[in-house]
Amino acid sequence: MTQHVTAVATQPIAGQKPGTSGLRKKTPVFMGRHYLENFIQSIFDVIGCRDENGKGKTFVLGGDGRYFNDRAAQVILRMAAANGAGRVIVGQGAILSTPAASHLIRLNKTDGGIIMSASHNPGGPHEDWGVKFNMANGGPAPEAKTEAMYQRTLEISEYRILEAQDVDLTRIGRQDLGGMIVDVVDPVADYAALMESLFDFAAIRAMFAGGFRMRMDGMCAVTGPYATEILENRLGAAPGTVVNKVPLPDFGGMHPDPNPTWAQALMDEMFADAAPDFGAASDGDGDRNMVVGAGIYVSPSDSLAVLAANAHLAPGYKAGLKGIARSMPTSAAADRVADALGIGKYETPTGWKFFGNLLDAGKATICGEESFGTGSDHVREKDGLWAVLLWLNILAVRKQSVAEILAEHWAKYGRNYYSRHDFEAIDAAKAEAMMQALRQALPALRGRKFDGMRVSTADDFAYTDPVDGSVSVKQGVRVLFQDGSRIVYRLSGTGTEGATLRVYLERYAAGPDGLDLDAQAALTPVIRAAHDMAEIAAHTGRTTPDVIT
Ligand code: G16
Repeated sequence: MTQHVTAVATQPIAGQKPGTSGLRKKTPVFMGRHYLENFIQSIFDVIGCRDENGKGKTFVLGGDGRYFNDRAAQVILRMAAANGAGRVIVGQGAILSTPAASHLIRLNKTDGGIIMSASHNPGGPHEDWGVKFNMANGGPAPEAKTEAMYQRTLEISEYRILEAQDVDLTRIGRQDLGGMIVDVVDPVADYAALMESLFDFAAIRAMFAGGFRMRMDGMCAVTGPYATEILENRLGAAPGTVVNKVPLPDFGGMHPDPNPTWAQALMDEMFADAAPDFGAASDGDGDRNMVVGAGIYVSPSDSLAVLAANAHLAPGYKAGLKGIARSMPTSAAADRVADALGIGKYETPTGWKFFGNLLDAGKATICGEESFGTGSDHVREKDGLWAVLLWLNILAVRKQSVAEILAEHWAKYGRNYYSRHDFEAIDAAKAEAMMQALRQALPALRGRKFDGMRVSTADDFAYTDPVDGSVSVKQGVRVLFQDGSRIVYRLSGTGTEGATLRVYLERYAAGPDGLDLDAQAALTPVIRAAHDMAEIAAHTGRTTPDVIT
């Protein structure tokens, strides 16, 4: 078939620098003239759409269903065809959760994939949009690649696009787009089969059959279809277990960020009389999770530690774990489990991309972050439903409540009280100035006392990847106290408005006493110290956080 490819003249557009996870901007910015096209061409220029023999590469394409994804998918397909790609596997309706996309990239041995999502950020004509490239291992492009893409955006002068009508993404099956194959696939089937291979579905099914009650909040984002198929259809959870289950372009006006603030309805239900046994929520693109027991919230850091300590109860992990990795701001609870198991522990910068090498090299099996992300080597993204299913598997085998499991865990390992305080949409220059002042104050902090706690060490976290030796600097200011408490300060790399200051607070209680305090109460001196040390109010004008997780 004759290709009608147009080379469109364009100019660099400022600000197309990927953050923690791809490029995220307000939707109207992405819908601006050439904005999406410039960035996609830059991706293709760096990755290449043909192999060294000139054969067209295969990519996966999908997203979380947010506003503009449908039209962006058509643009990306036409640009892939114009740049010489051979085949693109697309989720029906351009839908793919991020972990499902990662799985399809790996399962089909493709050359990578493009995921259209701004994750937990709200969606809609005036909200957020985002896009990122994942490599052939299924994981987010590493920093060297995203930096190369950014550099390319600074020099781009044209992009290539096919003149063609839209592909019918509602129809499962094969279509041709100017000589490029487009395979529209069921977004759920392969992912559900993967989950069935990892977990003891029979045991979980028996638990549901025995009256176990669960609430899963899809937050009107991408997880709904996956959760409905797996929990209700395959595992026999009661119809209606999954709520807000239809992905909507504006997420029904919800903020699909599974934390106690934004998943308030779920929290209310789980803390009410006659609460279900287990509650969970997922985010916009299905890679995050929050889990809650009846009357008890599980912090993501604790969730990682409990999952790691009990993973061997699930068939997919019965041989044990090779190692556990966590991002630096995540609490050290998982380290205690790694030490007890005698396996490797790794502390990486924030960003799932940093786990990729550890997983590929077989150094880590389970990874997790305080930002409600947990996952394993089954894909190269964090995976919300995977974490929910591993929890269900553990509950089905141990036949205990979430509260009992947590209590036993803390009794054995001690408890890392933990919380993150976010100060959102602050003036970017003021936030930078605060971080700069903190960095300069680092040498003088050692030995100083705050709220009765003496600083033992303070630094700006730098990471050398143990597999490829790459170095990432300025990954967050961390202050450690002699009593084991810790404060970390960093600016979010996923926001689209001003700056978000994240303050991570941690305090260790060895037990046996003092293991069941309210986290905010237990952390009071650490919170005060965090404000004093960084002079948060003086720099930003803020005294109270917008979000507490
Ligand atoms: C992304 C990254 C995570 C990171 C989170 C928060 O998640 O993949 O690794 O922890 O952002 O990053 P930040 O603190 O820089 O805002 P997601 O779910 O947004 O893709």
